[in-house]
Amino acid sequence: MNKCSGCGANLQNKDASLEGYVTKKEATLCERCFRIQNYNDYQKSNKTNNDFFPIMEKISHSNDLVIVVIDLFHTIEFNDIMKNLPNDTILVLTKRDLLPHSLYEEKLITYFSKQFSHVLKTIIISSKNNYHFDLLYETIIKYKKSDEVYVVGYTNAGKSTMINQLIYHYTKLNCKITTSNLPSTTLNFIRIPFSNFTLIDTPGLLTDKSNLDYLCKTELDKVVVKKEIRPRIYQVKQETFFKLNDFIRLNCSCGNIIFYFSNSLTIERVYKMPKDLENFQYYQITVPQNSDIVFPELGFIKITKETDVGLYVDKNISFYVRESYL
Ligand SMILES: Nc1nc2c(ncn2[C@@H]2O[C@H](COP(=O)(O)OP(=O)(O)O)[C@@H](O)[C@H]2O)c(=O)[nH]1
Ligand SMILES: [Mg+2]
Repeated sequence: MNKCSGCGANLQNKDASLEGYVTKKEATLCERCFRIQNYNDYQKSNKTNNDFFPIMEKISHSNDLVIVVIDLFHTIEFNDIMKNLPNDTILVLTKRDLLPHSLYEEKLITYFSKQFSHVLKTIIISSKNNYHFDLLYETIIKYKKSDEVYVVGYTNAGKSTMINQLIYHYTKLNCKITTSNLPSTTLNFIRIPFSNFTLIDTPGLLTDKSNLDYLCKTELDKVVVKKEIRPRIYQVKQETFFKLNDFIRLNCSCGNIIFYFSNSLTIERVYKMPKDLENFQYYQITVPQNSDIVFPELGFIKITKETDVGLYVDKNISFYVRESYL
């Protein structure tokens, strides 16, 4: 049976409510991909991680090279299966264009490399700016173990966009995998033949719950990072409250506080306790020096010196603290 060239689903013309639906038998792109690619009109898929784990199982039993793609800005805690893959791995850190131009890349490479096993090489790329693609392509050829190279990662990490860039620059193929900023766009394995190997795109791992699920469309537009972040730095010498839109309040009394969030998100600094705290969950935390308080998919707050922080967070928003990688 033919597969959709955009998402990998088996094509069928029987049931419009199921994946892979086409109206004409000879079509190579399913209706859903056609709508995403042409009208940015996304239909939710019913994929769950029950579909993801057998895929990882199959890959881990092969001897093939794996490319693990991580969104440098997505900033989630990494899944154990992905961290402990037995396969030789190239770690690709993507969306470089979203982080400040001036940052020290070696530090990022060291930070991420040590979290995954069997990493042969870590490469920072930007699919948007075509950054480091020659290096990536040469590295795949150098380390491939067989004809098959798998691309894995979280959904929305940028796997399909990276593969489209590789197709564009290193093949004569005239096809494009469907990409979108919403989860589960790629539904099945998609095999792309290059001259020396076959690259296999896979559906991504879904996060249990996303901080973006709770935001309305206007808030989403402000929060989603679309271009290079301008870090916002504050020196704090007395009790201060920071108000980030409607979902985070931060209270601290000293130190340097650096916010890495979308430039369109408003950050307000006040010296009196805000009056709107009753709907927030309160956490008192001691943040070690050089740490980030991470709000997955929204952004992070870097704290340079150990300090006590009061956090008031919308009850739907999750966060964690990590060693800073910047
Ligand atoms: N700024 C930026 N956005 C990217 C980059 N790569 C992917 N994206 C965006 O990230 C979203 C998810 O990409 P996609 O390739 O569908 O992710 P996948 O689920 O891992 O296949 C899309 O909106 C892409 O346009 C990049 O290098 N820079
Ligand atoms: Mg994809």
